[in-house]
Amino acid sequence: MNKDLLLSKLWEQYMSITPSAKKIHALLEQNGEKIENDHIAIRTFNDMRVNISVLEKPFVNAGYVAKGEYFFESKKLYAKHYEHATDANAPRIFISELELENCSESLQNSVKVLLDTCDQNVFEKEDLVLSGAVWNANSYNAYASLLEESEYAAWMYIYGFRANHFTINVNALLNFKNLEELNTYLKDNNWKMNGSGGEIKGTPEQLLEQSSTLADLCTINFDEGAKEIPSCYYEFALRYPMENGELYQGFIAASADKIFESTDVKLQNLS
Ligand code: OOG
Ligand code: NI
Repeated sequence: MNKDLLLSKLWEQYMSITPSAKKIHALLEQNGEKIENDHIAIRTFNDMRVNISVLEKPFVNAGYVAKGEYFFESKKLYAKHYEHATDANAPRIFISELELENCSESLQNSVKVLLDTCDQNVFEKEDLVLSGAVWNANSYNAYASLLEESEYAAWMYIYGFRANHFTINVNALLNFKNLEELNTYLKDNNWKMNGSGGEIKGTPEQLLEQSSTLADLCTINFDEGAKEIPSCYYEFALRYPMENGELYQGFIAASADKIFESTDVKLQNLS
């Protein structure tokens, strides 16, 4: 799959469960904004069948190369980011994975059972990254027990392989001077932002400032009945130039740690 097709399929799939992103995108576009994408994030488990080395394949085949790596000790996550080799305007790709060996035996076993029960051919497919939950995700009980230990694992159980978020490149916007102005505009339009660690994560000195909406709630029809579960969110990133004058290209682990929480139902209840 070429890069443009892959990215547009990820966008379509993301839009379908993230009505807020669709509306924010449309609202900015109506105002004559220039919307570019800073990065797209993907989540997975570090099981050999679906780890970062597997999920990165369609991106590497489309011309992406691995750049930075990031560690999230308390969330038991590891992540890598990718940049396109030749197209400087292509969005970066951020892929994280849950380090199963650091999780409880019970979580490890639940994830293994999920993956074992799948048709194993699905893991070889080029469009795995677009396949959502390739296992049966119909037990609220299973969801709730994952949630007790890892919000990330619980999200993966329901939503699986897909873009977890797209990110508006704030540098490219025409009508907003900084992230604070954009956040104020979004809040004035009644969008709820992720306030974990402050609404703006990162500083000009760190060369990256980020904010995000709280994930939309999506109705999931579990065997036990329908429940609203956070799906995906929209992120906003402003990059600053390095000493050589070029914009910083990487991510900031301390900020990312808080951005992950945009899908946490606990934050929804706070607001
Ligand atoms: C990724 C969170 C981190 C960033 O830009 O730092 C991130 C996720 O929620 O899967 O997107
Ligand atoms: Ni992000």
